[in-house]
Parts: sequence; C-alpha cells; structure tokens
Amino acid sequence: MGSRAAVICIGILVCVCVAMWLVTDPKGGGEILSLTTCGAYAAVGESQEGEAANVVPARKTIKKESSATAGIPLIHCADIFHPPADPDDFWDLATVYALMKQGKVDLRGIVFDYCQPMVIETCPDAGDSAVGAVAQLNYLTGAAVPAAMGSSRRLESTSDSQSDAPLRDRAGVNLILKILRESSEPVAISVVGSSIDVALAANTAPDLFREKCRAVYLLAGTGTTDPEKRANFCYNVRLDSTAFRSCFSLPCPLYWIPTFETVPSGPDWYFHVEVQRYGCFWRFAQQDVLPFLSPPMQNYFIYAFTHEKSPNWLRFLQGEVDGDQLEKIGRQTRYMWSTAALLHLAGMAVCDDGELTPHREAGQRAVCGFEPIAVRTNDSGVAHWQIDESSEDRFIFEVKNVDRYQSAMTKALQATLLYLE
Ligand SMILES: [Ca+2]
Repeated sequence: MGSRAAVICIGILVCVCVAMWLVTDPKGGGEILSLTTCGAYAAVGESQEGEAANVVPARKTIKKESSATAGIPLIHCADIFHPPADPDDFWDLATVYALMKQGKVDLRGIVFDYCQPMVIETCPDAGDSAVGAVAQLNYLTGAAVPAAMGSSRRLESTSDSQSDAPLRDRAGVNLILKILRESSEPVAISVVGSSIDVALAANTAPDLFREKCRAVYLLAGTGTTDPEKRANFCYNVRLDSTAFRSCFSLPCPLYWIPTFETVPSGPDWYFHVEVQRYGCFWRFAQQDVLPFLSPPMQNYFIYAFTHEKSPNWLRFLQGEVDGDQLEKIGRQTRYMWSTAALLHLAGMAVCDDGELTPHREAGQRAVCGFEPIAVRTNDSGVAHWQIDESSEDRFIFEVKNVDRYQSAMTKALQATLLYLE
C-alpha cells in the first residue's frame, strides 16, 4: 500500500507540474496580488511604511548560529499556488525548510491544498499547487521531501472521512497517515490553508492520531466569538468550515492560531487591520528581509512573486538575481500569519527584541505564546472559548507584546531564513 500510494503521489505531482507550466498570467503584467486570509484581495503596492529604501541584490550578511541535527517530525499542509493566491505561503514554506536545515524540524511531507473554485473566484490569478517551489527548496537543502495533492471535496460532516473518494482525492490523506504510521516518534502537523486533509486523516484513523500526532497547529478563525465583530470570518475557515470545526475534536493536542482577533467592517478593512492580542496577523516590508537572503533564495521569491512562467525552476534559481525585480518586490508590504506558529512547533520562542530562544528560556520576554483554553464550537465555527489552566490539549495563540510583535517577527523571520543558501 505504501509504494502504491507513493506512485500515485508522484503521478499526481507530474500532472500538477505539467499544469503549472501551462499556467498563464491573466494580468500579463506580473502584478502581484495579495489575498487576505479573510478572502478580500488587493494589489499590494508600495510599502505603507513610507518611502522604500534602495534595495540592491548584493547580499547583506548576518551571523548565523551553528545548527543542530535532530528535529521534530513535521507535515506541512498549505494552500500554496503558483501564481500565488496568498503570497505569504511562500515565506512559510521557506520557513519550514529553513527550520529543517537548522535541524529544528524533520520535514517529512507536504500536503497541497486542492485549488478549489472558491480560490479562483476570490483570486483569479491563482495557479495550481506550487510544485516548483517545493522542488526549488528540496534542491537547495539537498532534501527529497515528498508532496501530495489534497482532496478536492469538502467534508459533508465533521466526522466525514471521504472513504469512498477516488484515490486521486486521497493522496494527501494517505501521505499524512503513512508518515504517522512509519514515524517512531509523534509528528507535528502545521495547517496554514484549509483544514480538509488533516480533518479527513484524523477521521480516517483517530487511534493513529491519538498515538502519533504530537500536535496540530491550526491557523484559521478569529479570536473573537462575537458575530458583530465578524467572528469566524476568515478565508481559511471558509475554504471548509466543517473541516475547521472538526479540528476542535481532534484526538491530539490542538494549537489554535486565530488569523485575526476581530475583523473590521468596510470594503477596505484589510488595510486597517492591526496587530491584536488574539490574532497572529502581522505585516512587514519585504525589503527588510529580502536583501539579507542568499541569491538562490532571492530568486525563489522573484520566481514566485513575478508569476514566472518559465518551467525552468532550477535554472531560474541558479541564475543572476534581477536587481530591478528584487527592488520591486522589496517595496511590497507582505501580510503574514504563520511564522510564530512554525517557530513554536520547532521549539522556539520569539523575544520582544526578535531574539529566538528555546521556549523555557524566553520567560517574560516572549513576544507571543500559547495559553490553555476550553473551547466549544457551533455551526458557525468557534462559539466560545476561555482560558482554562487545567486544559492539556487545547491552546490559543496570544500576542503578549502587541507593540513589539511585528518588529520581532520580522527579525526572527530574517534570522531563520539565513539558513537557506
Ligand atoms: Ca495560507
């Protein structure tokens, strides 16, 4: 069964590769769209932080710490497409590979969200799964992380396992279950898109999840449960709200990371969202990180954010950095969500000055963290939660220093990605 699943995964990846090469850019001009986690999308233009600094392709240098060798087994589930729907997924994918390079995580597999009609409706430029990005990062790190397509179908109930689905819709679930089954130690799962495949996998094999899933890091939803503040209004929830609700019954620890605490009303709400206590959202000017990265990593981001149509992902990676393109994407503001969660699952806390330390050493300096909660759901999503010190398997993300969170995350991201050369 294992080799059969692998063959199926490879077959699907080949098909997706072919599809990706055929993607055309409907805008034609390479304009980069940023899809908000709550579904509105907008052209990401000039940095909102004022005049952009002059960005040059010359790499700045920052001292790296020496790397370890062990790592927490990890499966990363992402809605990453080429061209992007939400470009932050490219930063997240680079982050999990950088954590693997440091020996903090052992990246065992990637599950691609299926590109649902809702994705195309919300972001018409979105392409198919970014298999080229995975190939680029596998090449740079000397890894062979497998990737598989997720299910094209939403859950019909919170206990749905889609056991009757065709094999092509089971590749992601089968990869998750295979990794759990074969791992000698518990595996963490990060979910930064829809919750479909992790919910299906848990519904298919709950005992396996109970035994082998270290934790699910679920990035979706809102910290507020007040409908008047648009509770549960979140893009990742709307990809499949039933799957999202199902995750709160997972037979394993759940680290819940609401995307926003509250969502402002109005058509341009997206530009007015600020860092809040119970939401992981933050933003940064890409020019604050890109110039520090290695030339291949600069090309990785240029390839994605210019909607590069060439199928030559490897030669693009190895080519000269286009300084004009790097400067152009450097001026864009990137809206971010997942970085703190990915660092946390790798055992690291971010301090208020951006320093990365083991959890236990951060203390009051931690700029964010998790608190134990009791939580219940209803048909809309999360109905109520409260801090519950006795809880051992349900946690909520909390920004502990709202003023310093954004600058600290920018520094932590920069330091993490330096491991990719
Ligand atoms: Ca995402």
